[in-house]
Amino acid sequence: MKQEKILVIGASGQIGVELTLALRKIYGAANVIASDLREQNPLLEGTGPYVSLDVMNKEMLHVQVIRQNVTQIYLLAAILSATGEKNPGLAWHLNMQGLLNVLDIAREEKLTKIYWPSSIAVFGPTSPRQDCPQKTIIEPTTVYGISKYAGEFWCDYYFTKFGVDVRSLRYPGLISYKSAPGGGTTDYAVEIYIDALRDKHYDCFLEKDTYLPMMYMPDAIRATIELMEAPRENIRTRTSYNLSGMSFSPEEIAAEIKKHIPEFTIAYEPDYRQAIANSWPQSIDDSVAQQEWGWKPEYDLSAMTIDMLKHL
Ligand code: NAD
Ligand code: AKB
Repeated sequence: MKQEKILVIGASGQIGVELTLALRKIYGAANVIASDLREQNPLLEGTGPYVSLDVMNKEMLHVQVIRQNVTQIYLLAAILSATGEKNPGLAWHLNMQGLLNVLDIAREEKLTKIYWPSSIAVFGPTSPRQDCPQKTIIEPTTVYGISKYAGEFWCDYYFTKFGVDVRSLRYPGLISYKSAPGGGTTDYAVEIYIDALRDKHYDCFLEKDTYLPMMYMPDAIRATIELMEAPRENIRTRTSYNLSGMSFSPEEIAAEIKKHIPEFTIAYEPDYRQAIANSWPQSIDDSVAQQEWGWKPEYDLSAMTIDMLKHL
């Protein structure tokens, strides 16, 4: 069997660091090349190869793929929801062109597999708010959500027309302690732990009763690897799979933290991100992922809180 050689693009981000380290454990450090616009990352230093690379430079990307004998790409470089609303043109450009560059190269070089994440941000105010199903009305109102929804159809198109084995998950908001989040609306759920430990207080940019779909990073990494390792014929959804972990509000996560840090206080000062959060579902139905490749989350709010506070 051909040795897989994996290129992770956006490896210095919140997901990239942990996914790169997990892939290195499975495929061997030398077979997983971390790449990012950022020149280096202390969390990845000494763990395997790292190259500075701009996904928008298709020629350079193509050269890297050929030179390093890359067989799979995990594309994580993107601009997330909150930052995207500040610069919609740039968000659209990076999120679309980056994906198209990777899909084109995958087609030309006959790469074995591509991973590209979508988001619960594809859903909009007209989608069901509770247990939002895989297939439903999808009318996103953020540029980030629009770019993810368009991206899903590009993935489906490259699979159907050219046989590119591209796989995707609609991640919920991800919570982690290793690498900081990069400009999303769900970032509050990471900041709250950091501020609770440091200041015993958090000023939350969302209202206390704003429920959102969330997931702890170990579940997200496991889901990604399980999806990528599933037999090709099991992957019948070629846009992107709904993925669910848990759903909670700022008030509920604050109450959970208070069980461990009784003096913790929280204040609510909603800003422009409230409108983004209000446009998304509160919970997600991921039964299609469960049926097609056996997805099952492990962490709930209580288990995640214990683990976050232990590691931060
Ligand atoms: P992040 O912002 O933390 O990381 C993105 C990385 O991409 C950064 O290190 C950045 O330097 C790099 N990058 C930016 N422009 C680049 C370019 N032109 N070329 C190469 N690298 C570039 O993002 P993340 O949270 O790790 O998200 C990764 C992917 O997962 C994104 O597609 C995001 O939309 C998706 N996602 C994330 C979440 C979440 O909660 N973190 C939820 C849903 C979907
Ligand atoms: C964001 O808030 O933008 C991301 C996401 C849910 O895609 N965390």
